[in-house]
Amino acid sequence: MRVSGVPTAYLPGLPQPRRALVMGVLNVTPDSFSDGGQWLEPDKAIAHGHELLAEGADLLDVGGESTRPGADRPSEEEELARVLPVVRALAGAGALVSVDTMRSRVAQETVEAGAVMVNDVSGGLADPRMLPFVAAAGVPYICMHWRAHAAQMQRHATYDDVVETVVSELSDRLAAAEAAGVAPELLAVDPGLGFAKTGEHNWALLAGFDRLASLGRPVLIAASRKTFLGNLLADPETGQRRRTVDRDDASAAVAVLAAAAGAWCVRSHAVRPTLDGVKVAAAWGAAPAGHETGRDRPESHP
Ligand code: PMM
Repeated sequence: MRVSGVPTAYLPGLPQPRRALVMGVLNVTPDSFSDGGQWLEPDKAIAHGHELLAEGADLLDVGGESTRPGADRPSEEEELARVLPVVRALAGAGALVSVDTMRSRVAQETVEAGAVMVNDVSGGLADPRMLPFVAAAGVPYICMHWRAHAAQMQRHATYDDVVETVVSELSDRLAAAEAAGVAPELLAVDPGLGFAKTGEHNWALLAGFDRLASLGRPVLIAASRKTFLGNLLADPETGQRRRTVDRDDASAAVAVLAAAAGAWCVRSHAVRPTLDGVKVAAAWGAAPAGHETGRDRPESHP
């Protein structure tokens, strides 16, 4: 079976290892759905960042606002206080850090503290100053498909054709970013699994990966520990959803399939199995097909 295993496109200035990058998740929040509260203290967050790096994370994604469905927003000051010391310490130690924020001021202060990329789950919709800031800073920008803040987003999970609609709405956001002066080569896209999406929508978007890639930008896939995996793995007896921390094998499986399809980056809470998996996808994709190897000749058998 032929797979790609290498990204369909890259962002300049970031590693290009001929496999999908692995972005380790570092949520400095009290209430994220899978790891809320675990890394709220800066020292614990920084130590966890080093653990993710030791597992091989190419990037660390530091966020201070939970986007789980129904979550309330922290104040800007609170968000900054959570992420700034963590970004400063990890970037200062040489890590490539992206900041997961919808706020331009948080983006600006963390970029000044060493963050190399902005991951905006609102695709520039939540803060009108975000795209002009990104344009001025000249940093790579992840533009995610988004419709509303966490408190209301599941009310907006209505689509005729989710893949075509998400591609079209993302295309509009890319145009808005370029109109604000962001260089097109600095833009990556993300379908925003679980953000105003049902499980069915998420699976359709994964199956529609090629349509997302047709936007011509690097594609980030962030399925790690999300509810649609908890539902897939629900206990057959009780129907109870699989616990968030027990979704890492399935999360890695999604990451591998995404990498096989040509994802540029996969976002993960469990870096080691995810990195192992994307390496498998890349090796598989790089191998010549059987008829090219001389497999039929007995002397070439191992
Ligand atoms: N999901 C979460 C947070 N940040 N960023 C991007 N680009 N894409 C996502 O799908 C995404 C994100 C929510 O998950 P978490 O609470 O586990 O971080």
